[in-house]
Amino acid sequence: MFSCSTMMHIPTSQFLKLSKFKPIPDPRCKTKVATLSMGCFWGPDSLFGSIKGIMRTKVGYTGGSEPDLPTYKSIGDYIESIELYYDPSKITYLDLLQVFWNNHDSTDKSSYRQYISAIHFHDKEQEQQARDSMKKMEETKSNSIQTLLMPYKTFYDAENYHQKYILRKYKIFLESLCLNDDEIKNTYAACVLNGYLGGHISETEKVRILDIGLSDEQLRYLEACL
Ligand code: MHO
Repeated sequence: MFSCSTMMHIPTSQFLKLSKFKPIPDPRCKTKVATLSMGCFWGPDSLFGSIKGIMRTKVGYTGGSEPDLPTYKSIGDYIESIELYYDPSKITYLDLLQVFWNNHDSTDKSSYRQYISAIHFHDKEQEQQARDSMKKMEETKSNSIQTLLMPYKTFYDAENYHQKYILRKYKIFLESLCLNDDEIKNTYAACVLNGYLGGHISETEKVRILDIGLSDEQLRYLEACL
């Protein structure tokens, strides 16, 4: 019987490289982008990665002006944020906002700016939908919502070690995928696996995991891990 700890002793060479690696399931699929801030970006990266219709995720810094090039150690007035590329034929911006409201405390006043709640709208339609959904949320809360609505500004990618933070913890499994840092940041496979390994098992439908083209050993490893 496989368990995570026994698998850890299997040399990586016994894993097969991804055979049918697909950056996104359908290259013709036109994605739209949403940018959200809801505290530390590691969790939302995984949460959204598990959701059907999300094609890619990446974490970074936006919503600030100083310094010119924000980094984790020199974040200035920027906010930890997540950029979501989604297939609008499978999920809507309003659906994404629902996930946003349901998965962080939008009434928290105490946060450092780095961790505040914010929606960075990309166009008039997103702005309207964000305002409407915030109004609706407000009716359900006893404390007032602190979420900032702001026009999208440049998004600066976070350092590689923050991208798919949870997937990166499974070092041996990750090595077996043979993905470089750019692929970990930008591919559908990394996005879905980061969702699954974050414990969002029911949202990450099995078919999406199977669609990636993992080897049998890799699939067994995943099953044993959770
Ligand atoms: N509480 C986390 C925050 C990390 S996050 C990317 C920590 O362990 O530092 O801001």
